[in-house]
Amino acid sequence: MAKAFIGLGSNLGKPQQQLEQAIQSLRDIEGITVKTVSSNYISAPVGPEGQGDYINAVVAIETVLSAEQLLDVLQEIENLQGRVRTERWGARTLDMDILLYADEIIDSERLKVPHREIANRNFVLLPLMEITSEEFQIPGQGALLDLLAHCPDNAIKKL
Ligand code: A4P
Ligand code: MG
Repeated sequence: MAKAFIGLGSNLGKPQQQLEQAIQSLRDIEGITVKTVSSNYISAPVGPEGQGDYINAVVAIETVLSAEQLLDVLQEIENLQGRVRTERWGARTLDMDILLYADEIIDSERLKVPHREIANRNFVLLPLMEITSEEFQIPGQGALLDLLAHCPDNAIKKL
C-alpha cells in the first residue's frame, strides 16, 4: 500500500463540478482509497494567456496500484471527462497529476515524481500543506513552508 498525492486542476466546463466528478471517479476505483480532499483554490493561469482562472485541489490517497498504473487510471479519468490535449499548459476540462508517490523519486519517460513543477506552483503547495503540514517534506526538495517562501506569488484564493 502506498500513500500518494494527486493534484487536480480545471479551467473549462464548470471547473468545480469537474473536480467533484474526478474525485468521485477516484473513490469508485478498486485499489484506490481517497483519504483526504483539500479545499478548492482559484488562481490565475500559469502558461498561455487568454485562458480562464483555474480551480485546483489536492487529494491524498492510498493505493495498491504502482505509480505507472495510477497514471493510467488518471489519464482514463481525464479522457472520460472530455480532456482534449492541444497546447502545453493550455486550457483543460481536467488535469490530474501525480504530485507524490510514497517517498519515491521517479524519472522515467512517462513519469516524473515528484511532479517537476511542484516547487513553482502555489496552487499545488498550498492545498498540499492544508492536508499535511508546514513541515511536510517533498523528497529531495525540502519542507513545504520553505518551498512556499521561494514560490512565485501567483494570485490565489481559497474558496
Ligand atoms: N507526466 C510526467 N510526470 C507526470 C506526473 N507526475 N503526473 C507525463 C502526471 N503526468 C506526468 O501531461 C503530459 C505528460 O506528462 C503525460 O502524458 C505524462 O506521461 P499532460 O497532462 O498530457 O499535459 P499537460 O498537463 O499540458 O502538460 P504538463 O507539463 O503536465 O502541464 P501541467 O504541469 O499539468 O500544467 N495554472 C493554474 N493556475 N492551475 C493549474 O492547474 N495547470 C497547468 C498544466 C498550466 N497552468 C495552470 C495549471
Ligand atoms: Mg498534466
